[in-house]
Amino acid sequence: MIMKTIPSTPLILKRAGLGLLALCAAVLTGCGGGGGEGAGLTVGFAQAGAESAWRRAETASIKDEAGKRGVNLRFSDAQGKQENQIAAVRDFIAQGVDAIILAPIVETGWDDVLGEAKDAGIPVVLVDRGVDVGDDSIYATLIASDFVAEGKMAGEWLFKKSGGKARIIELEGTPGAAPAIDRKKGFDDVIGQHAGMEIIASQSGDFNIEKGKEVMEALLAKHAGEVTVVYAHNDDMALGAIQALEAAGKKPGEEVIVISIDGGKAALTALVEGKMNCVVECLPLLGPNAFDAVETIRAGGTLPKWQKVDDQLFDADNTDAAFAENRPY
Ligand code: GZL
Repeated sequence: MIMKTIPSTPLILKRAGLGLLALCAAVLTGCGGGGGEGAGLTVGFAQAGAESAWRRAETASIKDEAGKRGVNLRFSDAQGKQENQIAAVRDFIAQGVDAIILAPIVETGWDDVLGEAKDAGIPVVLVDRGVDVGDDSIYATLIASDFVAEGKMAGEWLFKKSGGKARIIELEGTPGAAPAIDRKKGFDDVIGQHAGMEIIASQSGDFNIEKGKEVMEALLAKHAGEVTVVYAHNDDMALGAIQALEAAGKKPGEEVIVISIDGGKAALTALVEGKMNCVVECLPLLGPNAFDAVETIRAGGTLPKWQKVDDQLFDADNTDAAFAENRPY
């Protein structure tokens, strides 16, 4: 798969920051807002749901960017159900939108509806999660992190931190979702290389805080005496697990190492408070890149099949209260 790497946090956040500043200036001076290369375009955005802070930040980034570029955005929230998302894409096709942005809830089941978009001459830009389809010409590009690499970064950090001895509870994301599949693969492959590290339980918390707490409470009932690490596929489930650990009288971040992926303000604050130990970043601010892709395609340009968003890792060595406070999501 041809790949292009999208700059990591500083540039994207800087762009978002500058963009937000421009937006404020436009509102204050009563000008701008309707300009930009996307002016006059109608774009359908089929969002997966609102299950996490990360997801809500992604939605805000795409809506903000549409406003800045004068794009007429049609938004659909599938509430975590693929059938709703497929219906939304079909509606956008029927409306004859100029392009579709899709954050696919799960990897499979997209061949028919994306084939219909291609037949209708409507380009599809995938954001944040990939699809498993027979013919990858039915989407223009995927803008997403490398979830296998994220899981690997978490596993390698844990190996160094633990000296190769760990009893791990893994809280998995939504079954069938690309980040859940690949974050598990990346992490489990590292753990499997070390005899002293063992995943004692692995269960889905569906990327949300309440389910993450509920699943952790149930697993603690069985494993409280042996668990030394929680590896959560996203911040929200890690924060739920922290609540469960504290309710069980354990000290998260001290007695039990807590690792998460996303890198939002709440998780980095928990890191600074000593309740979290490692947070792998996964940037949700994909609005600028998504509309750049739409405009490139509309201008007859081509794009790599995967535009990989670079990620970094945060722990006590490189994160302080000011950094956590300034996180834009
Ligand atoms: C990652 C994204 C995941 C986040 C979760 O690109 O799909 O879904 O890690 C979100 O927080 O719910």
